[in-house]
Amino acid sequence: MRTQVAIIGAGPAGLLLSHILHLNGIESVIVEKQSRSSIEEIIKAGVLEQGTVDLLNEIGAGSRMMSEGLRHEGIVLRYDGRDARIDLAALTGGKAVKIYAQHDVIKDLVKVRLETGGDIRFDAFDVSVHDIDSKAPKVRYRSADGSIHEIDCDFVAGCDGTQGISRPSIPKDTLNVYERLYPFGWFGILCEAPPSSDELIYSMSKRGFVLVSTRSPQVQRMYFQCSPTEKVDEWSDDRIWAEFRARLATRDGWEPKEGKIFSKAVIGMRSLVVEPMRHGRMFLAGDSAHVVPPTGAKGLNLAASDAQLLARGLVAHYKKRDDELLDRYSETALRRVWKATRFSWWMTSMMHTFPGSDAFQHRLQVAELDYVTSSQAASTALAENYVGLPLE
Ligand code: RFL
Ligand code: PHB
Repeated sequence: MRTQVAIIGAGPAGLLLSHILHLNGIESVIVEKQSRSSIEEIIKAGVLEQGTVDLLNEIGAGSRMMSEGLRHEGIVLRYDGRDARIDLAALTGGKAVKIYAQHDVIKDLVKVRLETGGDIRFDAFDVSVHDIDSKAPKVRYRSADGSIHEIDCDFVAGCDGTQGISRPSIPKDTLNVYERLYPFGWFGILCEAPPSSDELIYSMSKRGFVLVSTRSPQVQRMYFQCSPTEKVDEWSDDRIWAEFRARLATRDGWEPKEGKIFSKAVIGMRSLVVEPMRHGRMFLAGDSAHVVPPTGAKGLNLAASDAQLLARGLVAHYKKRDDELLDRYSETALRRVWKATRFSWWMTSMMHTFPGSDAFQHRLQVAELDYVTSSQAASTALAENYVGLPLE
């Protein structure tokens, strides 16, 4: 079969790209290795930047997000036993973030894509790309019944995340890889409890970082900094709650609202950027090209901005026979990616306790948080990065 753009991966990047292209009259086929139900269940991100919220609304995929998502106009930074609020809306001219789970974004995008005639090949195995250096690239895969399929296309979009095949299909000597591993991970839980706070709490203590997030009035999402090799089985619910209480303690006796924990998982933390985000007729978008630690809540939002920028380039190619935007895609996307990489690294460094850290280092982190939360200039810098920088 033939299509204009073959997209590998039905994550936020691939689904958004496919739908934006469709709205501009450009055909695409998505090839996804997992089943529809699997991709609609994976628990990941929770914070949507203002620009991502606006994009989902513009493309007609935002109605459930608008009714069920929670608008947050501020975040709390907790350190030294006290809270300081960053007023996102006041510092950014009214911008805010939306708390809405990534798997709900996926459900909404799959639904809208299928309702508008989208072609998503779920359960596609052994996906491979061919002839990306030529004008006639191909994507091949095997379906569940064992038959082999080949898609001829003009362009390939590699939107298959960190474990995908797109990035490894690019010759190694043409890619620059920048990577930083952090010496800790996040232990994430979901629990049945009312919210402990009206806004997200990013907490720094000598025992390590904690994030108090939420999913709904009934379900809460919380994380604590742990060893990257931490064993989930060694953490009973009681031990987890004791750790949260110890790390979140304030001078006025704040305690989290506890409840039944129904999901526990350890997430590794790293920063990764590959350059350029293109090889021949294959473009990388989202986690296939870059990974950020979750502290800045940027991964899904970067996937959305890549999809927008790549779609712009493809639309100009097909509608105006103008390849300038497409040729500049990697450079334009990477400028934004590096700013988000810097912000995520900075938030991570300021909020976490590094192995071997001493009292001097801790006092420096407290001083930095004091400065960030008391200076209008520094709070504004944090707020404008958190709600999302402009697309270009
Ligand atoms: P995804 O979501 O990984 O989707 C890739 C898709 O490609 C498929 N795939 C393949 N398909 C065909 N053939 C192959 N060989 C394939 N290999 C893979 C996969 O099955 C999948 O469906 O990449 P995408 O679209 O680039 O999106 C990236 C985001 O998912 C990611 O950056 C965020 O989840 C990161 N993240 C957060 N981002 C935010 O913006 N805000 C947050 O609050 C936030 N919190 C988080 C996060 C990530 C987390 N984890 C689990 C890493 C919190 C957590 C805990
Ligand atoms: C989440 O709710 O999963 C979440 C929120 C903020 C982050 C990371 C993850 O920075």
